[in-house]
Amino acid sequence: SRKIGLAVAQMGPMHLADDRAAAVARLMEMMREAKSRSADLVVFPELALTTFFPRYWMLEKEAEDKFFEKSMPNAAVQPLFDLAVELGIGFYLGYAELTPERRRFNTAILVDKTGRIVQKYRKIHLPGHADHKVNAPFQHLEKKFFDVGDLGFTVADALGATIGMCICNDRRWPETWRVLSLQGAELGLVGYNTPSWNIHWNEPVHLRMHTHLIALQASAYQNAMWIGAAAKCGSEDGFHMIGGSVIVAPSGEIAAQSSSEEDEVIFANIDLAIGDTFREHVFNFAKHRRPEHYRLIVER
Ligand code: CDT
Repeated sequence: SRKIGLAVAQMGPMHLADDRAAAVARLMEMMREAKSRSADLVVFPELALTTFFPRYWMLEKEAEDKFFEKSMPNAAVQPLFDLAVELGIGFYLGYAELTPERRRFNTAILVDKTGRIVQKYRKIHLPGHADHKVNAPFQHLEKKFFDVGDLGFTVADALGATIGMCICNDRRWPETWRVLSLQGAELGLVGYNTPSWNIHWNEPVHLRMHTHLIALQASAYQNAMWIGAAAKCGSEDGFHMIGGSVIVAPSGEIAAQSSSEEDEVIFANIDLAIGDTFREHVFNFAKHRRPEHYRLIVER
């Protein structure tokens, strides 16, 4: 067996009035709990430092000033990096990134036990719209506030595993996980903010949890990998988002699941060797894949 301790730290709501210091204090408390349960790595949500601001119509400049990080780590987030080094624990953290060239990305970083950023991912599948939907109960302005990620889907050898990252809507796309697993990913990490109501069509609320879980469970199985998925959830200033943070095994089974819509740490001592078995047999890519018949996937 090849075990690592994986914690997923779900966050309850971050309201508009909550500042970075409040977010970092909550993340630090959950990092301590993760370590007390012998975690090597803790997964935090997408846009973990702020409210899910793409729900609000505003100018890009206003969003940049209020919600984007101009450097990472910065003074507000440094205590989280310091604690990770002190405890000897790695973490995944999602935040809004403003580059020196004034490009805006929905970003996640992987930080190792020495506090070094070992991998950066910029969200590729941006859902929602760029225009102001005046009749909608809230907006989903990721296409206005973020550029499409320019770093591709990559993996890093860190914390005892080959790790790939993605962000929220990416998890619904089979290509995301396949591109990671083709590079040998044994563990995939994802943070998300998923509104409970769909503003584009009248989707029954229960389907939001169903499609979230079915995507993660099928993707873990079909790609012989573990997945750790962290929600920011509950009602942010009246706008509800689903919980359902999970750790999924390469069998597609759920090894741990959150039971609240608050800050909550879930944990599993995951055995990477379980993935090896699936990769050697049913999903032995070298033996059984037929990419010559998959051309349409990249041609259209
Ligand atoms: N944050 C994020 O990507 N949320 C999307 C909502 C889709 S509805 C526009 C998700 O896939 O969960």
